[in-house]
Amino acid sequence: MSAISLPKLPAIASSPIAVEVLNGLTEHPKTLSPWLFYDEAGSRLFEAITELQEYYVTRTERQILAEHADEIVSAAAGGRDLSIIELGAGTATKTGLLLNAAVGLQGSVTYYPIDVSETALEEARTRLEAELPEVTVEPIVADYTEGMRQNGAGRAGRRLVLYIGSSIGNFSPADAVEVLRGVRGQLLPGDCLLLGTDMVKDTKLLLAAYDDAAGVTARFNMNMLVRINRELDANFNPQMFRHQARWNEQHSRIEMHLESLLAQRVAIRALDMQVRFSLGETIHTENSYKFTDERVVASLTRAGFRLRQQWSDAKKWFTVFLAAAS
Ligand code: AVJ
Repeated sequence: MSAISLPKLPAIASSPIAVEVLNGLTEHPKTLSPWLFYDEAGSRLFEAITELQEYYVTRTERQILAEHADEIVSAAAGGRDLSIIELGAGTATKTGLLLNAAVGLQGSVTYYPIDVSETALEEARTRLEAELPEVTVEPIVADYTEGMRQNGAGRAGRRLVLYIGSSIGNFSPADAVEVLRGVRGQLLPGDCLLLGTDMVKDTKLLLAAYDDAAGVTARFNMNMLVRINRELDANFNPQMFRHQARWNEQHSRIEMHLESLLAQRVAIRALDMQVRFSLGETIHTENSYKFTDERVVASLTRAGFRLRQQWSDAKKWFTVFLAAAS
């Protein structure tokens, strides 16, 4: 047998980020997955985005929840004891509105925020327990499916799962149905899902929301390169890339890209890899799908839910759907 010497890569090369970067940057066109946005700096930048004038998403949904929280929570409870679970809770800044309504309805409530970020969950717990002592916070550090499974054991009463913020918008239509099916699989008939989705609207408004004047979204997008530099010992020069937001009419989605401003080569040393970019070539970093009522209802139905009620703002920019496991 001849001795084959395998190139030695550091252990980091099999980490989730290494696998993502290796696969994504050898694809054509190049892609990187949106979960890479959310390191500590990226999570802070996202919080800043939610406060931007152009980013109507968060404040519009908050306004809908503020107006209809009592109605939402009593419809979901149906006269039984309700617990609330949140997928991708982050720091849970909009959830207080619903928890407060649940406390008004039944005196106390247990809240299970599920997120992969332990620091975000601890921040949520500290803030919510100070603001609302009648809320018991039980953080679950896990991805959605695993978190739902952990939460399912030995429970009584009704469950309301929150999947708000249009987070579902990161998934292709087919994957979104799979995600919803996964949630449905962990519920009993009568349990509810509250799904928040950003709706199709004027293209100029959509583009502004993903390319704000202060450049916060640009920094959020670019942070992916900064993160790869740090975690995979790469030498991306962020100044040699430009943030780009596009509306893809055919797929009804905003796309974010990082466009190479010149022909260049980047070294990713932890992967022992060189990546070539041509002038104007992009890395596709995010899809943010925009919805219609019909599309959301069709996806919910295919996933095993039945629509109960829906609420929107006056301009129909954002909609919150309450659906029951059928
Ligand atoms: C967290 C996926 C809902 O798509 O609007 C915000 C992320 N990206 N600005 C969105 C995001 C750029 C956000 N979601």
